[in-house]
Amino acid sequence: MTEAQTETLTVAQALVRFLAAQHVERDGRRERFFAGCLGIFGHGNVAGLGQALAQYEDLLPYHPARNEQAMVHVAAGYARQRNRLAAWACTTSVGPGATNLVTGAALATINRLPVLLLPGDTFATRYPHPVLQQLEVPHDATISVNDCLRPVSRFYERVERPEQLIPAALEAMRVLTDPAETGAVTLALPEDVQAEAFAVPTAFLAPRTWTVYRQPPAPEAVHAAANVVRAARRPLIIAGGGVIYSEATEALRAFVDATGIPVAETQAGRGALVSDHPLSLGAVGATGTAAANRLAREADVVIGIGTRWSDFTTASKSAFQDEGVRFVNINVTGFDAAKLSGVAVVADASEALGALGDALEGYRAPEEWHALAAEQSAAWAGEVARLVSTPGHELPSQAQVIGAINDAAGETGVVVCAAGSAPGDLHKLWHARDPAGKGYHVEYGYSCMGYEIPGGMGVKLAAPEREVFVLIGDGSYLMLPGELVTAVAERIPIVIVLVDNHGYASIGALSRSVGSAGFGTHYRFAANGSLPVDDAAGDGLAQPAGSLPVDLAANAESLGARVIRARTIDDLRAALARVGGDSVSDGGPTVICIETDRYASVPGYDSWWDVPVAETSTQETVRAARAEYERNSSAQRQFLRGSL
Ligand SMILES: Cc1ncc(C[n+]2csc(CCOP(=O)(O)OP(=O)(O)O)c2C)c(N)n1
Ligand SMILES: [Mg+2]
Repeated sequence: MTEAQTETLTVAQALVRFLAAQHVERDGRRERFFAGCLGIFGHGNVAGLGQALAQYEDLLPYHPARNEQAMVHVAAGYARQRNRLAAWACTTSVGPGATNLVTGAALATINRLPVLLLPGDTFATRYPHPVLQQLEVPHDATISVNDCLRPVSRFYERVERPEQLIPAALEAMRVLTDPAETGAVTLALPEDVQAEAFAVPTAFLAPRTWTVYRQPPAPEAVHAAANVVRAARRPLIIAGGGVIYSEATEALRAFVDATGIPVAETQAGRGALVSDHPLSLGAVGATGTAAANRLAREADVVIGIGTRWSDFTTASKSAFQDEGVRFVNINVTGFDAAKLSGVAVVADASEALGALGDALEGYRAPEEWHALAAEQSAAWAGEVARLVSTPGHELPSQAQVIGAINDAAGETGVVVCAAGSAPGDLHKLWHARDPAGKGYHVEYGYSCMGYEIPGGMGVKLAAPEREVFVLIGDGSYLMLPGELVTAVAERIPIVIVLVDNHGYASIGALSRSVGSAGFGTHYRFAANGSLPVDDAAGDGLAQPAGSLPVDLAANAESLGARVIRARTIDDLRAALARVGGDSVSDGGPTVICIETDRYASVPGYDSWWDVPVAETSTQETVRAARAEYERNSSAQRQFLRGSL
């Protein structure tokens, strides 16, 4: 194969030049796809990609991270905030640097967010094998630790010859920019190949635009869906992340105003309809509102838009109890559209909403249903007001903390969260105000402890004009605090509210609900620990029995963050007001630490989550929990009713 014009470059240089030249276009708006490259160097990438990134620093900005998993979280947060129309590349060394990517890659793929992973790999020539950090598999010389990335990547390729870069890079871009296929893409780069030069066709290096077309629905699918909806007496929309990624929030609102169909939301779809809309029911499912779960139980037609129907959304398939309930699934991915035996409308959300809206011309949901939705929605607003103003016993409640952040965030702020008890509380309590649905960012596909800080950094990089509020528990904080240093170094002004309830409160509550009394979810000394409990810090100051002498505020301070210690909700509100302006102007993260009441939790509202309880036990609490489990699981449905 020959190309008229070539340029001699190393594989790494050609890749960096290629990445810098990629663009994405949707609705006539064309933008550069890669914001830059995040990385940590080791022998597996410093000479190849490291050299290329240094040589072309002006083309593709490079930012060093502190932990490979965290840098993928930064990339995922960024891609989500940009509605998947922009991304980061992430480079690592071989071995532990590469395997640290696995969790981040799984998170990106599960949430369908584009990230490009560029782990180094061991020599294609095999000459110096085994190299430092190499896994040796005696029966298969082609395996390296990077193979761990295969199941969590939407496209995977090991570039073993220079020429292979060209088809690999093009395929990577196709997958990254396809809304139906996107997720983590891995190009593993053997360290010798990275540094090898070859004749690169200049056409490969030239600017290239990937058009993200809005897939229209098949007319027959719209017809079938409209027939189902027209017959509905109690229709309900469940809006997922696809509504927001497709920038279809305006189309959703128009559809709702025309049809009078109420809207409940998944975690990724939270905020698809502003909370003030009279037909907004808020969160649905295991962490749903009383309003949404009531209507879900009675709905006879459920229109899922851009949702992958996770167990939290369906309350483990117990949320929908109407005997003949039917589903209409609008989704850009056929895989999701086919779920729950739904009428599959494989299409972009705004295209499908437009077409379905036209096909439903003149249809209105019955008045009683409409009235029930409005009444339930108003009642729920009252419950939220009660919860966010109810303190814990001696300490503030997490609901109060959320109320304070919600007020500080206003219409343009963004809340970022991922794991612990906060996602469920946020799902229920958050008052969504941004019409584009970009004010609520809870990563709940992977619900990964440690996502919060780097994810929030990614959001801020993607939307510097917005205030970003990261809500993080003590457990999540301890799992991955190191990226705070990157936020300091890169002057990323996020506000982190660190809620300390001394352990894994969410899992403690779950443990109690399955009869196991919170076993293993408190931070405390081991029963036979060598440190005396009454003077654990050795400073003469007694510690409350069971709690550890850990000062997370001091920890954050030591990493270079500005730290504010808040004791009361008023302290927190004052701190949030103070950092408001600051955080936009002078750079760097602020951590506001507040201790909350571990047991003052927001209850569930007619919901259930399938977590199997031991079928036999010597513990009475477990036997009682099992009986309750069997009662609840009898409400689970299979939804096997297919098309007529
Ligand atoms: C990486 C990872 N490990 C384990 C879990 C399971 N898990 C979910 S929430 C949680 C506890 C989180 O503790 P914390 O951040 O303090 O929040 P809290 O539950 O106290 O609100 C655990 C262990 C998880 N989601 N992610
Ligand atoms: Mg905690």
